[in-house]
Amino acid sequence: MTNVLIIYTGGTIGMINDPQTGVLVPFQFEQIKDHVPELKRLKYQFKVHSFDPLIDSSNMSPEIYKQIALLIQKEYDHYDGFVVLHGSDTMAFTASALSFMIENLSKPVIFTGSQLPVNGIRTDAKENLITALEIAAEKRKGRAMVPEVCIYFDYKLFRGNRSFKYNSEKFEAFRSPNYPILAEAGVYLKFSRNAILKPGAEPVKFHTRLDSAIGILKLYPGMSPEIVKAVLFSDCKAIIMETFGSGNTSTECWFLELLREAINAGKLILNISQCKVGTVELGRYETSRALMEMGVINGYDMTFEAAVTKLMYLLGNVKSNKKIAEYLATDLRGELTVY
Ligand code: ASN
Repeated sequence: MTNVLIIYTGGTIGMINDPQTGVLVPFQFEQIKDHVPELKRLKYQFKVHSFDPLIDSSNMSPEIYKQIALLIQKEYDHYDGFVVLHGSDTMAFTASALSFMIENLSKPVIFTGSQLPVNGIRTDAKENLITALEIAAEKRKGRAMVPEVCIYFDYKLFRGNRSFKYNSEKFEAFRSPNYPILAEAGVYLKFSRNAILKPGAEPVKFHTRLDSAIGILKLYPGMSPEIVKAVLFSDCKAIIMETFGSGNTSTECWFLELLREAINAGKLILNISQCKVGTVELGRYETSRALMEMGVINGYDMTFEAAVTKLMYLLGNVKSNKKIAEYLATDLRGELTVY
């Protein structure tokens, strides 16, 4: 019989209004179950591991990513798939982190949550939970249909490290504009088999060391040298530079000189775009040619969430900056497309 492990970390899916304060507070999975009687009719078994305390996802941290990864590692051989119930606010970060932390995955790890609590009349929690479980249990020729870390939300299955939360009001909270959806749930569950990663050929490997010494330099016209300096020379090992359009920056001498100084001081600078759709093309315009020449790393079409967690993973596990730079610009888990 197919077995699925539900890892309940918290989030709106399991929250109720505190009658005293009116604020949303978490409740236990047993109470979620009371609101989803359909769970009793599933054709497969599931068990639940609840985090204590339950976490609003704004309080997620690399330490908790590690706890989730260690739990999956411990239970990997006992279950056919995993469903992680998680707040939607930072779900794309955690899903991205897990995708890098688990190498050669051959089982589904499906993140889901909801915009409204499960006890709400118009809640999206039930559908999200039940279909996430269906996907985690789905097999083809005896093997997992989706051996990937994914996010299931509002009838769509996304690759975790390609998605981001784009809407805090709609049930359609996530998008992954640079990669096709992996499945759509309607009358049938339709999988896009060509878009889904192949299962790892080697045995699964878990990497739980993460290093979050990352600076963020989001560019805007008129940014002062003091502010750029403060980010570049802060106590960080790598900087994610969010650039304009297809990876462009100002060509002012002081700006390029500061970037060069930071690189010479051993900082890694990763270029991703502020645009949500499209890719960085270093060298396409004059405004990015100098970046390529000085050794700024091409982040291609990576999401911000994937860039942050990929850096955490690489800084935690790879010693040489040269190797980290090489891996950053390489597709490791389906997170970027090199054109
Ligand atoms: N604040 C909640 C969380 O991310 C939002 C949600 O789950 N919809 O934990």
